[in-house]
Amino acid sequence: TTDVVCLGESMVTFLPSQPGRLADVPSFGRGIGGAESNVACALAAAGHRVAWVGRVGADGFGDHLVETISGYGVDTSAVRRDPARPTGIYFRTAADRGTGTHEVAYYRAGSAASAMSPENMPYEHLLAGRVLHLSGITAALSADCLALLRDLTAPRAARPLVSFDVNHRPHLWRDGDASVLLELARRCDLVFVGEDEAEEAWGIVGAEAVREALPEPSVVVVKRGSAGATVFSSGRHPGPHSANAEGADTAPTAPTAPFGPAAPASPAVPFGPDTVTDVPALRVDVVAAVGAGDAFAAGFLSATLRDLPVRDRVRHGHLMAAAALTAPGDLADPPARDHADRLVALDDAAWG
Ligand code: KDG
Repeated sequence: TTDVVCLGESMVTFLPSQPGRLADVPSFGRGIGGAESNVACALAAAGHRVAWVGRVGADGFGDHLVETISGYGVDTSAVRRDPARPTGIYFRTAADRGTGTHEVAYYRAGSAASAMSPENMPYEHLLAGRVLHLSGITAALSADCLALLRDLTAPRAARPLVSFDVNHRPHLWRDGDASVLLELARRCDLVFVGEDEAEEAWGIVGAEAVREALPEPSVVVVKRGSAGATVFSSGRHPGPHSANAEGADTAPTAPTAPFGPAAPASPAVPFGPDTVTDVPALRVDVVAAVGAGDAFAAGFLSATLRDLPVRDRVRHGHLMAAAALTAPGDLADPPARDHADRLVALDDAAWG
């Protein structure tokens, strides 16, 4: 059984050879990016069975993505190739020392991935894992991509645990209304959102207010940067579902409008009163923040798959995020599992 299936657009990334404005950087080094495949690669590196599903062009950049992501041990057999549309790419600058911000230039409009839709994506693969991991980036790519996310987050007779990282990317929402990300998040079982992005995308201020706006998901993880993360969990934290291959509702369902509430994760999950768990983060000197959220999600999901206590799920998230924060690319090698377990088990003073 596949543990986690990740769906989304991956791109070849061009990282600057030196700091400075995009206008001034003379050359770039090639890397790979894509929030959901970053999660897939980190999970595979942590020893899980993972698939990444997406669409890339029938071009050299598409080959590079598929080969590199496969090289992490991720199953890419369901990735679709589009002969008519290119693979998306993007360039970015190093973070400005003063503001910590970086410039991003996406070349992804009309990409192969932007043509993902409920009609052309392999539901038999998408719904076959214990967890399906999605992100709000996909919702911004095209109307077809949004329809796909609506369909995959719709209630259905049997579905994997649906994990959703809000991943608000302001560049992608210039002409759109990011409130749809709130509607999508409400239909999922496990939601990751930054306190800052909740404010930026939805005008919702503070972790408690985020939970009030997202009462349906079993688990809402509000990331508060260097201050740590707060997990709101309804009753028992749901473990991932067992494979739902039998009896799975694999045909695309008509998008339901208006949005209904998230389907209960599983009948076995008692929905008791909310528990709230605050877990401080590790303090590190940030080299590049890009990819830290993906690493956090991978660490949290990995520990969820292992049914660890909530505090340790967050600590595994923080640990993977710390590895990503201290590496220049979008993707960092996570610590080996037994090493990560030893660090997570350190007493509160070390994590304080
Ligand atoms: O989370 C990191 C991603 O932002 C990066 O890898 C590129 O997927 C990407 C995006 O759309 O910004």
